Amino acid sequence: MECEDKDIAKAAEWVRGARRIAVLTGAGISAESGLPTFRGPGGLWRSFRPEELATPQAFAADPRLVWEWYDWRRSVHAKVEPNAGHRALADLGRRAGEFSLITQNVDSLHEAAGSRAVVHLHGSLWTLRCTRCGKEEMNRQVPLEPLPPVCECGAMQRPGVVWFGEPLPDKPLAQALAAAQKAEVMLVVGTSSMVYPAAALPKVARDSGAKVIEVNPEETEMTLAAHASVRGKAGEVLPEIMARVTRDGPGK
Ligand code: BJW
Ligand code: ZN
Repeated sequence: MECEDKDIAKAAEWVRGARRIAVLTGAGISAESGLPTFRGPGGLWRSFRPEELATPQAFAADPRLVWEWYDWRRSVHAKVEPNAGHRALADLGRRAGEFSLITQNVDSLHEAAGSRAVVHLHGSLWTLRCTRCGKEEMNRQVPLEPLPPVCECGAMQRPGVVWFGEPLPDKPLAQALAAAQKAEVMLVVGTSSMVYPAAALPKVARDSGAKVIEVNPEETEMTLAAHASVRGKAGEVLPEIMARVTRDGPGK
């Protein structure tokens, strides 16, 4: 693995000694499952302009275009499996005292890996929401038929995700803030830390006394503020941290 051994050792020691752990994940954790990230090489925003597709204004202007993009992404997501990074976090969730897994991802790969009570800040690709009555439903049909999909009330549905300029859902945001405030350790995995308010959570955790550990092959907006930054892929670094946590036995 190409990451610094001392950073991994430090991360494992902090994780092992913590009673309350929070994890914030982003698109990078799903990259090794074959899902493109948003901003890196090959990222989704390289081929599509976000303001054309991921805003309420874009949807109002051309719902069919936006729905075609989401329908294509659903077809890609339907074929992928969780990777070693997702599985390591599911393992950590089973072992940790208090554990919160907060994700910006709209995939359900954490759940597929066995994580429970995942806090979804940006919604889900598999949820549809009515543009008139607001009713939400789970829908795994690929491809969607009809497109755009229609609610039982007769109005068009929209993807159940959070677009730029929209507020994050109240309950997940409150859960995420509470978890950040009480965490002793926060792992920040596979996110560029550019999109707010999610990007503020590690800062909240740090200001409340947590050790913040970043896991990312690249430097990010968060790197300088983190107590440890492990340069590497989530699917390699997280299993290595877990191997050391379990090998070295219980902490405090
Ligand atoms: C690996 C790896 C491997 C690779 N292992 N790592 C100025 C102007 C306009 C707006 C704003 C502004 N300043 C702030 C704002 C607000 C705005 C914002 O933050 N904009 C910034 C871009 C500046 N935020 C919002 O609008 C949010 N809402 C809001 O603020 O509401 C306020 C409000 C209150 C009351 C009323 C009304 C409003 C909403 C944000 C919604 C974000 N939505 C998206 C799309 C979701 C749906 C969809 O998927 O289509 O969420 S955008 C996109 O970015 C997606 C992601 O969840 C999010 C974060 O991206 P992420 O996960 O960090 O991915 P990448 O690609 O950026 O990074 C991947 C990382 O992985 C990289 O670092 C790689 O190195 C790494 N990596 N391989 C580990 N193997
Ligand atoms: Zn409806």
